[in-house]
Amino acid sequence: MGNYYQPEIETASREKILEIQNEKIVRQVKYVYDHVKYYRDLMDKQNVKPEDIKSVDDIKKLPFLSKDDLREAYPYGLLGTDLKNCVRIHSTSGTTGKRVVAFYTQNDIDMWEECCARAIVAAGGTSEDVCQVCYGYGLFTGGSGLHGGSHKVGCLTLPMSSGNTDRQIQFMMDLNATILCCTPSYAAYIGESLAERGYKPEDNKLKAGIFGAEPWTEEMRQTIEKSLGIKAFDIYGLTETSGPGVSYECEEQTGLHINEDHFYAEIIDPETHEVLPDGEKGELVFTSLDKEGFPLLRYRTKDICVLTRKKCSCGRTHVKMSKPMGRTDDMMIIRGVNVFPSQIEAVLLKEGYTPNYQIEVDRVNNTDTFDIYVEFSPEMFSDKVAEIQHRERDLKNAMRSMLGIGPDIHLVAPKSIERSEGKAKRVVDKRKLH
Ligand code: DLL
Repeated sequence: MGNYYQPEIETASREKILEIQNEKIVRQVKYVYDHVKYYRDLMDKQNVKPEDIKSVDDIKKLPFLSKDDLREAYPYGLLGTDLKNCVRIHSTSGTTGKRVVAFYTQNDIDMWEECCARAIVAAGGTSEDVCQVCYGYGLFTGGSGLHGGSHKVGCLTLPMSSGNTDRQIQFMMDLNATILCCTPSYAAYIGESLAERGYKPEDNKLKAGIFGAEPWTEEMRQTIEKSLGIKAFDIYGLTETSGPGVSYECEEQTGLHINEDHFYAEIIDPETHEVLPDGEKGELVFTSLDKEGFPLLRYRTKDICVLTRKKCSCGRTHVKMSKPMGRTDDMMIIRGVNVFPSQIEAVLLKEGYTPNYQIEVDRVNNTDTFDIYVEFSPEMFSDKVAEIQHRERDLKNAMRSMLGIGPDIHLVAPKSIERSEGKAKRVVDKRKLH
């Protein structure tokens, strides 16, 4: 049996969980219907009224929401309350440059931070711990989410944000960090950097890591655990639902418990939209049960995974999801940042290039590499090195301001990128993530 942050709810009987969900869903649907015109219109179109939703069994009557809806409703169309009741926004990049903007009331923040606190305690965290948060702070949810969770648990929090590995290592060693929160690829990189500086795994005081925001494998887990001398726990979430902490791993490390008192999960067939039984692989769909600022009903995550309700040895009763096994769209996660090929194409066209390009992603020394090969158009062709370098730099900067990360740009001669007769193969992803 492990430790819990909120034992009563984390180990509640299935009947109790269902009772809570049934009570909350009725309230949440009515709330959304009354406050969010965009969703009210969708419900009206489907002829569903709030009174039709009496329990979570009725959720299947509700319309889905997709990233496209979020884009269409940008920025305020899905807001659930007056802006004056909101205290924060977070954001993530979306397709064609429009961002997803999520709003939080203070209650939303408290709920979210509690979810993260559950994850920290499940990883062995207590008020004795020193928790080093090196997810990015800012619009990205990783930093603030784990930071808030760490405060709730009472850990001494090191709000490092991402990057500056020398400083990360100095603080980790000098201030005896015991819990590390970052992306798994950054954790692996920190492990490697420690070894390069002559540290052995037993030289640091770390005992656990809470890693997520991108896919990672069991092999990666072993590498990280060995290089840092810790137990590595997975954490999952998305900006739309609040951020990290929608689900998290316990000591069994065989799937991520979903915080079911706040998020109702379904698995659907992405083509037919049919709800699939536990154990079947499909697209994960979330319904928030008590959000105020940005409540989302039946939000399609595009993440593929499997749910299981098998008894867990940790004593938690909440349903578990597998690690995400892929996505139904073409979103890539590069160095923790969500990137769509359509964004890259938009920049190229805006900068006067042809849409003949290829994206290459790889992982070298546990860090993602990100290269884009772009054809010159015949009019701009040049064989002057300085001019080429200048253009590459400009394009890199334009990409960085759209995507949040700068790819290495390689300008190549017109017609040198292979043309395809069917679907163009724009992305070559050499990382083995699933
Ligand atoms: O990545 C929130 C987060 C921050 C989660 C820190 C965990 C830790 P977004 O930037 O909106 O939010 O990206 C959400 O990232 O739909 C998944 O495809 C992917 N993702 C998140 N966590 C995991 C994970 C944050 N543990 C998208 N494993 C999601 C695999 C993950 N993929």
